Amino acid sequence: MIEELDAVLAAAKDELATIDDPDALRDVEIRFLGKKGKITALGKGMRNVSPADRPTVGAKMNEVRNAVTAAIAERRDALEAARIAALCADPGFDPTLPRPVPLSDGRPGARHPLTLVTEHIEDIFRAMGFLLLDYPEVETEGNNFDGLNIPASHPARDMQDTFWLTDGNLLRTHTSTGQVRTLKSVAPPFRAIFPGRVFRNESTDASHEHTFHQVEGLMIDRHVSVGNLIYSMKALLSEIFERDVTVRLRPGYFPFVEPGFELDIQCQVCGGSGCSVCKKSGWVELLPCGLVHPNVLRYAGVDPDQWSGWAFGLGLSRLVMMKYQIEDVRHLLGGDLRFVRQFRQG
Ligand code: FA5
Repeated sequence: MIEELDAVLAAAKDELATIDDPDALRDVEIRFLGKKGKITALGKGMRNVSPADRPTVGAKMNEVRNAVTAAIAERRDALEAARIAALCADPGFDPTLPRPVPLSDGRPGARHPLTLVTEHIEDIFRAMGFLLLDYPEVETEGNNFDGLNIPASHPARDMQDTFWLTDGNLLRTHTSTGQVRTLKSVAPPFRAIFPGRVFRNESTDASHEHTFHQVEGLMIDRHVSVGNLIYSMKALLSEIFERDVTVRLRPGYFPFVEPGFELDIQCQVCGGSGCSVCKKSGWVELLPCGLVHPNVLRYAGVDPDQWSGWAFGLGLSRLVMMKYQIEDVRHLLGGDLRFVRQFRQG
């Protein structure tokens, strides 16, 4: 029995020396210390040991069990230390960030559905070689309007009611401001997306917020086609919804694209039968897009005879509503934790 116990200890130490993941460690723990483990099985053999030898064998049994328990704990500490060292070596790790603050009711939080869908979109476009860019919410009139072929006298300025600031700047009314900024700063060819928050001085209802989110996409190259644009938009929606969704394409007017399109999605809240989100029409405006107008390229110093491009301005807040069948856009920024917690994953 003593030799058997020594052999079990040696076998446990041999196995532990090669273990490098917590699941394998747990497996060793079960095989040696579990209810049907090797040490427990030897313990059951104690009844066959003579009464005279029992104190010695019993002491050895405890010694071996303690040694195996300690060796497993030591290995677990080493694996945890290695895991933390790897996390610290990650270039994205920032030890100066504050700890997450527990919520006042002590219950766990959840990631906001806007964050979940934004990250999904970012992953899709990053995989296709798009740059991910971030631009200011306070903008100049030039980047929000003039650079997009909307001069001061243009009636299209009234299409989006603007929050003007006292210094003459404004809160951007759309992420298309990023088109002007990117065209001015990145040499073509390039492809980029810029998600962000936008603001409109308008009254709210089930599908309109004064503050909402868009994702702008811009691709500039030598020969960019409408076919490629429409294909990319449909592929994006299939990826997001993880199934085919019914869409319709119709002409749309935006001064900064020519031709311009409106891509509508069949309302996912009512299934197309009509509700307050789609204003009883069965369709929701989601993804306006088009070929970049030559005046937009010219304004930014890009030669329209050399370069062409497509752009889209995805209504991210509405996309989130469609994906999760949310019946009022105002839930998104309403600040009610009960709403956000419904999106808790795992
Ligand atoms: C624009 O903002 C253009 N900049 C889009 C664009 C970009 C066109 C590039 C062509 C090329 P529009 O005002 O339609 O267009 O808004 C775009 C999308 O944002 C809409 O389809 C809709 O899904 C969403 N949206 C518009 N207004 C609101 C609102 N008040 N609340 C929530 N979502 C809105």
